Amino acid sequence: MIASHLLAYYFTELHHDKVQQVDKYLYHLRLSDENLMDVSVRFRREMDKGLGRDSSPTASVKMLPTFVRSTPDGTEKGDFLALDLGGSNFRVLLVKVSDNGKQKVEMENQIYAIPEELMRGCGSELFDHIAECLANFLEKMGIKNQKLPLGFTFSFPCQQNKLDESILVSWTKGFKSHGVEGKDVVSLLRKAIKKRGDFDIDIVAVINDTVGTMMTCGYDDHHCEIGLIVGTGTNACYMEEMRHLELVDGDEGRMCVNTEWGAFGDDGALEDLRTDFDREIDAGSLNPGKQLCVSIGAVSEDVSRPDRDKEGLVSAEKVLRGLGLDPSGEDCVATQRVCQVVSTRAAHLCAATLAAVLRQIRDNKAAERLRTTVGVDGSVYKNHPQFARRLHKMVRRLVPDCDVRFLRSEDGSGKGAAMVTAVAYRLATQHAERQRILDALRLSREQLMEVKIRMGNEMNRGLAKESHDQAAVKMLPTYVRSTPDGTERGDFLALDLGGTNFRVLLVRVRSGKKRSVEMHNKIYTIPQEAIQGTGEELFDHIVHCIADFLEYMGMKGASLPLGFTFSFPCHQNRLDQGILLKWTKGFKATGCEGEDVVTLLKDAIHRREEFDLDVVAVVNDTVGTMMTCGYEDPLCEVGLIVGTGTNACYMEEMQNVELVDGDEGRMCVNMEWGAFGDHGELDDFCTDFDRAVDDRSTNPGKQRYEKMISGMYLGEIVRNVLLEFTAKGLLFRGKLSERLKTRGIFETKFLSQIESDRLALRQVRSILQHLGLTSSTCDDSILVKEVCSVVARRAAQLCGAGLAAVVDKIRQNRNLDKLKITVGVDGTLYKLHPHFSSIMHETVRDLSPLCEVTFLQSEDGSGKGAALITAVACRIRDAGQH
Ligand code: 0WK
Ligand code: 0WK
Ligand code: BGC
Repeated sequence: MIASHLLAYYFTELHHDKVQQVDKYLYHLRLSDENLMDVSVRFRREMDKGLGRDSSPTASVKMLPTFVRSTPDGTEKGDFLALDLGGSNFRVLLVKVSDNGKQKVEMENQIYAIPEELMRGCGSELFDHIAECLANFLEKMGIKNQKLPLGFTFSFPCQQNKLDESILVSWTKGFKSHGVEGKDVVSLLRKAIKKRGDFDIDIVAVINDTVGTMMTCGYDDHHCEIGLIVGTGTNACYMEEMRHLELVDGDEGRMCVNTEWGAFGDDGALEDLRTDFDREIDAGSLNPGKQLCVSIGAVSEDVSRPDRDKEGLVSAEKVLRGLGLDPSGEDCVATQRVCQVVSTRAAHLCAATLAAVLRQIRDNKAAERLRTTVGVDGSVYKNHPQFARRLHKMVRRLVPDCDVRFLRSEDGSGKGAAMVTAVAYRLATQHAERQRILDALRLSREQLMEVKIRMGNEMNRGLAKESHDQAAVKMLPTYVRSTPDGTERGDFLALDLGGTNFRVLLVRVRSGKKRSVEMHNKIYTIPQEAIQGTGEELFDHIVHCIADFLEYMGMKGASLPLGFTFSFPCHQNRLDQGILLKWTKGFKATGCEGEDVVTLLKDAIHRREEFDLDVVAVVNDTVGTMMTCGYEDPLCEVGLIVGTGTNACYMEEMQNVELVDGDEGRMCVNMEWGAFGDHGELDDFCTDFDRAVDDRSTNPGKQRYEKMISGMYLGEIVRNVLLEFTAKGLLFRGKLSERLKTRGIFETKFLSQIESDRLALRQVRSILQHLGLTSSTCDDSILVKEVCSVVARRAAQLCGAGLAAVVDKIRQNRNLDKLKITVGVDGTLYKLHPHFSSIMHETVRDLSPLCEVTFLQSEDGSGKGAALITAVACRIRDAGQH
């Protein structure tokens, strides 16, 4: 029957009846939207099973991690080989990626046949053949002597533990070579190449064709986060959140998951939708009971051709005659209808599972509307006249809240494999360079022990009369010799200046049975202009706050003993005098250095002529903190501050405090350890980042140890590392934001936030956006987090090494084999950073194992300690007067 009759038949009633008959007969092959939505929900459930650590072993949809975590960022370059095995053609490719500003990819490729007997024969022969084709290709390209990196697209279900290792789970698509399942196909290929010995390559990555397709399309469209193959077989991959991949460690960022959705239904999940036709095909397949979803979705070439309305009928006749049949017009119509029904079901089933993947990504992003791209390849999708259209249409019907772009892959997954290899290469090179830079900020145990020893030496130099003036660590006597004995009582005022907040406190101390300390305090800000203005302005502001506090407490005009926590290095000859040696922590008020701050305070009180105060003691915040904690724990003989600045004090034997007469008992020594390193003691540990922070600080060359540890500087160190990384193209694609160039913009609190809760990455992103780095990637966030943790870890370890020297000195002072001691600690960095304290504790335990150190976090601040010291001084003074 010639085509014209057939076409004429097309418009007759008979044609319509025949279609109806076929439809009625193939009723079970038609799936309603409800069916498809149900399939989609079932598939989503299977996805969760595949992702779960406990459920994945029994899951049919394996959700295999691919270790592909990043997409090309435009800086990849070089020549890469690629193999593309598993589709209808086996290809060997050479992919040249150049990044002379505008990225360009050139490809040469050669298709080789894979003989049937090798697909079903011995595995080693199959890989020998692949190596043979590779050798042939290299020969042809004249590059046999080059050891190029290679990406291997191996389109079968594989278990991967890393990018260049892949264990074949089971063959599909008619492959059955023995001795391969359960083996690492990279090792098999390496072995085959080695066996030849006439060329060598570096296999960097093995990927699934869906992954290659996603990467190939991702090169042109950065929204592409799904790869779909509908060809000989069918499968999809997509970028999943790491926190959902329970089979792989780590919660940060995303990784591409190869769903291997071909096996959907192998556990009976689609039994109610499978027809006898499906069962028959499966029974006759090489892997009965396996890949059931594939056989349901399979649409061969012969089926595609007739599925084209009128000329489809002609094709149907040709196909049927090709099969040796003599079809009637009706037969052709029926055949065409069967093809339409079968391929429609295939497209719709594919849409149902794809819809589940789209919903997963939408929910991962907590997006109301998802905008994404699906990279697609495969002869069915590409060649079937209606498949793509039916798939797109059904996807839009099943997930109307997703804007999905379908991008046909024109270059095959080989380009994607080369991209994965290029990215792996770039990441490896960049990783090595980043680690080389960060290694300068990583301290070994030997180096930390060295810091401890040097701190110990500096302590002795500071204590000794003859070397004190030259010593960097001043070991300043505080005239605090005793700790509270419980008889103290009375009301005391306290000032707490030098940390993040300036506080004025009223402290009520009760003795005896009702021994307790009651506190009222108010926080005041110290304006920048007072911090950097004249000393008079600063102290007038302090007195203004005291007046406000007394009014606030209804104690206007009261005259109480006052303890002044003044957290800066002061030389003291007695408790109520403190000569400021130098400002730190950004303070620069003029006319204070070299002056007695108690006098400056008293002068300001007199200038105000509103109230008078009895300034009994001026103490450092470390001393106040030791006292505050000593009130709870008598073993507390060390005070530590890790906040805006850092410092420590401890109870030293009087015979060692050579600046003060007398050898009896002990006195608290304010170490002012922030200055450790000011005479070069730490130069071999200082990095360019430390030098950059110091150079641009308000006190260059000073407080070097503090500048490697404390809150005022850690953010700046991180910012300088990020600038270096970006300048080297190792971060933010080398794109610097103006804001990141701003000093102090990367606050230290960001370090604590970034290293704090599980959702760190999303938080990192928002912090980076706040810093004007709006196009930062997930990888960038992971790197920023790594930089923060390296900088914070070094700070905690350096602090621990210093403290290890202090507690060991006390132990040696007391000739003890074992010392049990408590350290009172305060400071925002110590309190808020999630890991600082534990790393510091660990370092102290490791470097001073003979000291059993308890760390007691001060909850009441050093103002309480200052009041207690004032109370003790008043008790002694009053006792002296009787
Ligand atoms: C072309 C890709 C290849 C993939 C194939 C699938 O380069 O990796 O396996 O598409 O389509 P098929 O050749 O099976 O129709
Ligand atoms: C709270 C104390 C105060 C000290 C401060 C240090 O009461 O004396 O100066 O801690 O921590 P920062 O506020 O600098 O983080
Ligand atoms: C000061 C110390 C103070 C420390 C903690 C340093 O900058 O020099 O006196 O104890 O900061 O606040």
